[in-house]
Amino acid sequence: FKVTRVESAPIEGQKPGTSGLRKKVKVFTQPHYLHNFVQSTFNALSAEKVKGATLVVSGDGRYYSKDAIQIIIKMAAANGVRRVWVGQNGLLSTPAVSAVIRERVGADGSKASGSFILTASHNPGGPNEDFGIKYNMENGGPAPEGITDKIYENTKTIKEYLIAEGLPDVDISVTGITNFEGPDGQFDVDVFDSASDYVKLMKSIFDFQSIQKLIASPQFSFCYDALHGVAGAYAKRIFVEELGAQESSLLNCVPKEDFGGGHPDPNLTYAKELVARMGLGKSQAEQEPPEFGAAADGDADRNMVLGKRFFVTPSDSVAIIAANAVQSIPYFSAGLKGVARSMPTSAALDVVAKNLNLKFFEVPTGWKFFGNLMDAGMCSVCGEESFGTGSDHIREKDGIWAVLAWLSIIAYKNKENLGGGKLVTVEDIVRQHWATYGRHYYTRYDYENVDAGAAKELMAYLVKLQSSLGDVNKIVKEIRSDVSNVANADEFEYKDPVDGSISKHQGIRYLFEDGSRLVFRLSGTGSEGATIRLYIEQYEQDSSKIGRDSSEALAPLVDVALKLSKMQEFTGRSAPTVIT
Ligand code: VG1
Ligand code: CO
Repeated sequence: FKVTRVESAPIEGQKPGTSGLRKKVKVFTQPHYLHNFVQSTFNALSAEKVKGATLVVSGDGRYYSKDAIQIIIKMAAANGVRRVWVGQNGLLSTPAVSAVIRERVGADGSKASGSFILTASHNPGGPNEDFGIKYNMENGGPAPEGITDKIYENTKTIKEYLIAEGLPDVDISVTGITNFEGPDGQFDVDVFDSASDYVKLMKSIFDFQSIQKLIASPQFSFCYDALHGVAGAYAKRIFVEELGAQESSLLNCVPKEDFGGGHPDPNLTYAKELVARMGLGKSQAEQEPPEFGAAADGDADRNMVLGKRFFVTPSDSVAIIAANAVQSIPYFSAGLKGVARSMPTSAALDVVAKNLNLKFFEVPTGWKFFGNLMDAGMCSVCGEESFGTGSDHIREKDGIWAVLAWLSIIAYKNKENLGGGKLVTVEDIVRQHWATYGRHYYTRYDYENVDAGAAKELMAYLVKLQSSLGDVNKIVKEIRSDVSNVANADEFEYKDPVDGSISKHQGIRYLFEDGSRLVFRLSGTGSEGATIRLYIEQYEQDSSKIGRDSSEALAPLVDVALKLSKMQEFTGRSAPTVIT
């Protein structure tokens, strides 16, 4: 093949957000749009990460992925990349990409140095919905801000990109290596099984036998919903083939380009079918719900964990995994190096860290900040309130890992029961946890697709308000006299303890004397307008008060948050789009 230099010019708005560049498909299919971003990424990387390098290119299989993969293969070839690894049919979950970068060795001994991941995660897919692309580094984690800033700068000055126009499309539906001859020598495309590296890694972390026993036990029942995302490509292999679950326990496990028209976001609003099956929806299930249910997002890095008629908040989930990991999961048997959560995630993990005397870190939203801690050996388990949980086995959050972690904990707690005793349920485990550590009532309100100017004004108003705590407390008391005083208010700023880099403006916090918190931040993953996220949290240690309904317990703080921020005045919205 020959290399063509194609003249191009900057296109506005190619700034990567919390997790890459996400836009409507119609934006991505504009002439040069994807090409500019890919070339800007190559130009932001050091030469040895491109010339002669091995790159992974795959994603959650959403609409436009197949075209994008062929374009990226041709551009990689033209930029001197030695080989491109593609998951069969272009499918690799985000955690599987991370695992492949870290673990896979090619037939000729090659190792990958990075990856383009094609996903817009939990955003819907299809011709009128979202597409996305992000770059992950050789540790398997998302590019740090230093790189994403550079990519963005490059998109603003780009003049040309390189592409091997004559290279034929590669059939990515069959595994195998295809060789080409280019001006720099050989170029290969290696299409491989999407699941095997990931399955192997999971088997090295968990005790599959004990999970098998749990799943086989008549006291236990299981259900998994992939929401037609890429998790389906792993669910059958792991839950059915390896662990013996019945095929009928899998819902929506066939990956689809448009996620079956749904919103592949595993929460109580969008995972409707699972929620109903677990006996949680308004329409009660006809049959007795399973003991355990879980769902994933489009790219399978998120998870929602449910018990029978019971919802586990993601903030509780990471705390419970951290509290039980050493006993229940062989990978952690030597102890945890530390734990970490993102700033808006509830402080349930903090209490576990304190009790177990573990190193603890609070980082900005987005997985890239956990990676540095893990590379430095400072963190084993981490999580976010947004249904993201993971560990240092890779450098992304991991939806299936979280489910296996929960199954391991349930198996461990029921070691002696599986012969016929009464099952210790998901709900029992969570209630026991609250009794030991106290409960963090928690909710998140999302105001999606509000006017970007209005959202900025609201945030600016809140920042300004913070300058006088006296005024804040006066307003708060006027709204509700039954909430405690605001002890501190700030804009969260993070100094990375490993590389010293500073991330500013990571959300506005109101910290109350009794440990309650209100957090406001703007989403960095939307593709249109702005999304305001409001996080509300209250800590309860009194064991007689830990069993309340969450929305009832949080009502006073919700009232304060909405009025203090003048939410309706700024946004015109009387209610959030989604509550989680
Ligand atoms: C959201 C979540 C954040 C998560 C990010 C990527 O970001 O809040 O916790 O890391 O999505 O998740 P934001 O900036 O919209 O709040 V995924 O599964 O979309 O890659
Ligand atoms: Co995701």
